[in-house]
Amino acid sequence: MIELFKFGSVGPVCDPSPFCAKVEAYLKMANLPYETHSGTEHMQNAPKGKLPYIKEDDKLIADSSFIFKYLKEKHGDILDGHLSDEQKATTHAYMKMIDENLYWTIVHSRWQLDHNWIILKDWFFSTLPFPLKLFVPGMVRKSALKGLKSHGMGRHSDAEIAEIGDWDLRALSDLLADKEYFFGDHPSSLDATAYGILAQMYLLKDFTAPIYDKARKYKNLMDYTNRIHDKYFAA
Ligand SMILES: N[C@@H](CCC(=O)N[C@@H](CS)C(=O)NCC(=O)O)C(=O)O
Repeated sequence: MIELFKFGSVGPVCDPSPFCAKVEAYLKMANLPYETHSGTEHMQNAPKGKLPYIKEDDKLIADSSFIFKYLKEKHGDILDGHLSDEQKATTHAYMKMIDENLYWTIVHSRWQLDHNWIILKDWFFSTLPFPLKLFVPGMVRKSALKGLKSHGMGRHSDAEIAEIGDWDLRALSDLLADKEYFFGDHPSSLDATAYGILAQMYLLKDFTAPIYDKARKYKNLMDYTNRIHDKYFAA
């Protein structure tokens, strides 16, 4: 049985991490049986210090991209096997756009903007014992904001970050157009990856930020996210 180590669900979304949600979406779309272990404590055993990671046959695999590679090699390329080389190349480029660029607009909205940080702090740190809860949240936030700066996204203004995210959302919206999934009638690993991040934008309604206002313009992406959610996660 595949075991998935993740943070855990928040509201309707299976995980606040787009990377954990993308792996879970992949497992569901590929119809692979799995069980989950939720909690920040799993970061201690994470091979690369981050979530998600999976365990199968006593083997640990970290990082969503390597998890996809492993699952394809071990269980067959259930989601992408039918794609053309051109579609596979598009998948690679769009997944990198989501994981390496659009993701940072979410990091900014949650960790940088004070009104969202209050919500995030409650999610992650409300069960911390005294006196840890006095200083751990601030330390973790400081480290997240340092990462945001080092990446480069954190050097832009709030309005510019929303514009950068909007370019990615437009590209996703144009590629999807009026199709059921990005490449037609069947989900692919790009759909799992897109759901992982779009669920954060469309289904977690407590957060407000210019990037979420931009996202609401793309009705096809909103409908797509709800469709995938209803089919794979709502039951
Ligand atoms: N490249 C990794 C990224 C995973 C990642 O960044 N996970 C974040 C949560 S969204 C994490 O565990 N952060 C904890 C930390 O950096 O200490 C993947 O694709 O799985």
